[in-house]
Amino acid sequence: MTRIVTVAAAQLGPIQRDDSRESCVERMIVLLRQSSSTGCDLVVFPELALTTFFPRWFVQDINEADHWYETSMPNAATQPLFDEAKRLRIGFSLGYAELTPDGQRFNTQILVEKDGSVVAKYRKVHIPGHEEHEPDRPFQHAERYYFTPSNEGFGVWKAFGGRIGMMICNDRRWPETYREMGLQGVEMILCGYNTPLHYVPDPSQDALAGFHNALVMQSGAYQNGTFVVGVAKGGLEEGVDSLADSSIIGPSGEILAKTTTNGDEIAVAACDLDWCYQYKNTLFDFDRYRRPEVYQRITRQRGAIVAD
Ligand code: ING
Repeated sequence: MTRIVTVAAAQLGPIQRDDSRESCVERMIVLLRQSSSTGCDLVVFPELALTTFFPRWFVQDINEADHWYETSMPNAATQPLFDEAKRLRIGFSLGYAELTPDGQRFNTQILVEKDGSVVAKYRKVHIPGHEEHEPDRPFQHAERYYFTPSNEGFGVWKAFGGRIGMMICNDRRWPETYREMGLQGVEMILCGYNTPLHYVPDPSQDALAGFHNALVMQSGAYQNGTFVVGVAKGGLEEGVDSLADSSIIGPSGEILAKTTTNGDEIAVAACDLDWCYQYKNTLFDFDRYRRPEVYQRITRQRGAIVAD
């Protein structure tokens, strides 16, 4: 019996600083309904989908940033999203800033099944940007000030008839992310991202932003025989232009569907999870071909050690 998961990359355009959570939820409900009309089982929303990308500003007292975080999920603002998804019998993945009861701050993503139950929570492992205020930057990217790197690692959960994993934004640039899930038999990795253009004062990097975004997700998909769904919050948000290019990638590494705007838009693909085994059981038969006994540096070292 084929295992088809029809998935939507539900891209959001900009969320401005004064946009309410309720307005974001209304936009996501529109995308849910569009996805449902195309027969989707699962809808993937971006990283930090309930607020503007607030790490672009630095506040001296971090408690002044508390209002950007969710202290429970679902909550009053997001309950309508959970209710509508359950009514439509459609699952979703949602990224948001999490403030735990003991005061920890994570960049978090959840997976919600068709019955409305939260079946998985992932907290971002690779936190990019900087820890302190850097006033010379055109805009801050102070994720390392606002979020704690998770030590929980990468999980893979049985859901939607397959094995589903999650990663967030910068995680997608590190091959270890995909391999950790590949070694758990992942069949579909869900990823939201906020990727500012002009991040470094080097215009050539902007021209490469889309190329690098596709490169890392396509290679991660192919090298681990898994689907990858990358979903942007794109467009001009509080004066900062952000990459769109949301896409659904097959285990071959091919892009199966992609958005064409930088606003609210879905890209949909029917994903036959058994396609993964055309790669997992041949070229990337890990048990047969991998050599962990000679990969010691990968887990023993953080930085490079260059011999003289
Ligand atoms: N954003 C960016 C990302 O990894 C970044 C950080 C921007 C890295 C531009 C490199 C170039 O896409 C997040 N939120 O991780």
